Amino acid sequence: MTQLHYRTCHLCETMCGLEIEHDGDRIVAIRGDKKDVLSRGNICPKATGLQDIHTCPDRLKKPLKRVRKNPSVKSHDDDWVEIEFEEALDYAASELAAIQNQHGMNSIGSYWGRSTAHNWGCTLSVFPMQRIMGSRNIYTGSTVDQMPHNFAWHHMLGHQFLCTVPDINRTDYYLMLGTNPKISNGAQMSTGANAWKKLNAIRTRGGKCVLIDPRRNESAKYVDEHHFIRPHSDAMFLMGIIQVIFHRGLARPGRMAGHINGWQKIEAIANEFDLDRIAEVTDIPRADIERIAEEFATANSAICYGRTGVSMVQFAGLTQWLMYVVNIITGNMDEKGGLMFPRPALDSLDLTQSSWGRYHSRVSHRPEFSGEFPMAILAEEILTPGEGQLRGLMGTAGNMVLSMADSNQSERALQALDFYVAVDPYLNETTRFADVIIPPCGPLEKSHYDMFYHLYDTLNWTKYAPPLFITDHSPWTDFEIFTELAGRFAYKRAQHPLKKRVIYGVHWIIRRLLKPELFLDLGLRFGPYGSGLNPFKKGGLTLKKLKQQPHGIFLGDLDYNFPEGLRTADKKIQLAPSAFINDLPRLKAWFIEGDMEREQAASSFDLKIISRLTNRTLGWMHHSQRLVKGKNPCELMINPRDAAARGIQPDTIVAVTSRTGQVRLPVVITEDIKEGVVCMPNLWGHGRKNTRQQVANSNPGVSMNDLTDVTGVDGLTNNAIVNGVPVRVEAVATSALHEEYHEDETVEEYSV
Ligand SMILES: Nc1nc2c(c(=O)[nH]1)N[C@H]1C(S)=C(S)[C@@H](COP(=O)(O)OP(=O)(O)OC[C@H]3O[C@@H](n4cnc5c(=O)[nH]c(N)nc54)[C@H](O)[C@@H]3O)O[C@H]1N2
Ligand SMILES: Nc1nc2c(c(=O)[nH]1)N[C@H]1C(S)=C(S)[C@@H](COP(=O)(O)OP(=O)(O)OC[C@H]3O[C@@H](n4cnc5c(=O)[nH]c(N)nc54)[C@H](O)[C@@H]3O)O[C@H]1N2
Ligand code: SF4
Ligand SMILES: [Mo]
Repeated sequence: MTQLHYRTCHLCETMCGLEIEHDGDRIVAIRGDKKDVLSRGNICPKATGLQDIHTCPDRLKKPLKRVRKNPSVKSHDDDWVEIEFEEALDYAASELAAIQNQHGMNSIGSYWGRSTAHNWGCTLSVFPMQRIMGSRNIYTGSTVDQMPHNFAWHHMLGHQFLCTVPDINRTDYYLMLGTNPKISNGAQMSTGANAWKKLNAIRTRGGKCVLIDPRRNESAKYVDEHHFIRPHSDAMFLMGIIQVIFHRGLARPGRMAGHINGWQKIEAIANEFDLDRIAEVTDIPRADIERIAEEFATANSAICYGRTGVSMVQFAGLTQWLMYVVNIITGNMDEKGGLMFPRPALDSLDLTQSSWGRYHSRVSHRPEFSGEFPMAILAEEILTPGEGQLRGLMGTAGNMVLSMADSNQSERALQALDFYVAVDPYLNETTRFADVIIPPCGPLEKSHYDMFYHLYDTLNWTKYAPPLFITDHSPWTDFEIFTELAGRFAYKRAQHPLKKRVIYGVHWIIRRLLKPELFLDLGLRFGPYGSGLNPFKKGGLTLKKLKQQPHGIFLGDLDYNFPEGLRTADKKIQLAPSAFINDLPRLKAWFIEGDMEREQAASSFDLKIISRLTNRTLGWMHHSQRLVKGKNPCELMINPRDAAARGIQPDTIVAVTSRTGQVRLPVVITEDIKEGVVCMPNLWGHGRKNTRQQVANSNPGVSMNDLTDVTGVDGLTNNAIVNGVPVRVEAVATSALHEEYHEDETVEEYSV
């Protein structure tokens, strides 16, 4: 007899409800949960890959320790031996403590990749672990992703996680920049794998969708208009939109009137830019900019929203700022059908910090943002000798060799570390540099609550899932690993015997009493829908109630939050913070004073490469056979005119060369990519030595980040630039075998 288990898919922020049919510990099927309050049965193919992860023979069940062939240097010929958890934790804690004792607080550090936020054991551990390690060397995948958004929210709204969520369910006009919701299923907006249906719904109810992107991506067929834009130039496009809105007298603050600072400044700034020059540098005709601005400002409700295509580029900070300015000056901030703010059952905002520039990095003096430094400087902090040099690293839930700019630089840095402990279920491109790998249990062997992603809810809801499988031989959860690592590290760091005893005692209590579930229960009780500890007050949310509702609990549509919810000191929206104003000369120098043309003329790299996601896969899910089977999607999209100018035929293998590296891959010649731009998938390239990942190795593809460059960061936010990187493309061979890769239309197939 099979049984059904319900949980939320933890693979991306879309948070779809899953129905898992199983027979004991054998999974029979993974389907969309039709009763899930958010996704109503929609899922994407990636979720079905979870069964492969559950049974994956390469997923580590016990820690691996490196046995060096040569004691003074790490090599890919080194052996790995399995050790027990207790030994691995002691080893990691002792080595990190020893480095810090000898070389000072900042000589150790931590790196947290994307799976941190998808896993509440990790999410709950991040801040305590960082505190206990006491180092300024804190790095997360956010600075190769979304940091410019956080930066804008911090400066304009007062907190880095006061996340603006598009109220896509009610909007009349949806202007999208650099996003591909058909494939990503919506980023920084949790819709439940049906973002493309929501685009259709906008148009069915008489609204309009517009996409601005250097590629006519898979979402283009769900919009009314697509405009090619020159990479990195979105800030200029937005400046044009703002200028037209003011010129035509269409600016109005709506509900936020009286709660905005800096209104006049913005109008004056936008006027400094010539609209014809804006049209020239963006490659979007002036008439289109004027029309879009007018349509946007006169729609009943409208959203200007952008994602990775406008956060991993040059001028990303300015672009995010101007995007929010467009919404604010048209009365669409904290307005129905505009940008809104969810009210999560467990309000995590106060558990996180928000700050900028309290201190600077050692080597290149980059400012901290909310307690972390940008990933772009991690390698230099490891490779540059001197006091405070980073020598010991605790890395978790990220595969930086493939996901951070300049894979080779990341590899050199990881290799140079004195000690590196990875908390990760795989021996992959990054963890192969570890001295010890401590694997957490599989995703279905732990409970799940979306501690972080409810900040992106498009409706208010909540849901908890218990573990599906627990066996005696299940590895530890991430939470257990970090609780042990933190306790043992603090104990070993302490010098005084009394302090050691206190730490021992506290750790003893924490490991027995503090479970994520206890934290959740308290968070729900004291959250906006709870009734505290009052046993007589009925109806408040508790964990017990959540457990009785395996499909989740609907908590209402998005509602107004401002001005009370603003976190700025004066409870006003800051429309023109000085951080952005001070960055404007850089934008002007590039686009107005001719730096762009001068650099292009001097460069031997005449094309710009941008990234794309693949539908059926997601970075670390390349371990799933059912997701990666078939032809590898690593192909280079190139415009027919660019191909012809280089003698590139449809069956050509090309070499793509940048300042940092080269990859070779087949081409797809297509009008779907703007002239001057080429595009390839990211997070592939599993052909590197000494990893233990048969499935990924058998269909390796090539790594886009072999081409990207850590010297390329947005000058304001220091976010890595992995879109619009200068490259050269040459034909190197023809491949008779090459057939084009076609993205499966599996989203529909898997959606109800
Ligand atoms: N299938 C799948 N889904 C995923 C993921 C995955 O790996 N696979 N990852 C998840 C994660 S972590 C994230 S962050 C989201 C990302 O979600 P999205 O941001 O929606 O998806 P991307 O494909 O990264 O979209 C970026 C778009 O920006 C465009 N672009 C590049 N440069 C520029 C530019 O200069 N200007 C403009 N206007 N556009 C530009 C690209 O052509 C691309 O279409 O997806 C999530 N969903
Ligand atoms: N060129 C280019 N580079 C990009 C992007 C791009 O568009 N172009 N996109 C960027 C974006 S948006 C993102 S989000 C990043 C993603 O990049 P990463 O954050 O590196 O994500 P993944 O490559 O998916 O690696 C996830 C890691 O988490 C581990 N893991 C999986 N589950 C668990 C778990 O439960 N616990 C622990 N401890 N570990 C686990 C996996 O084994 C793997 O090592 O890449 C960024 N890099
Ligand atoms: S869109 Fe796919 S990967 Fe993301 S939560 Fe839904 S089913 Fe999981
Ligand atoms: Mo991401």
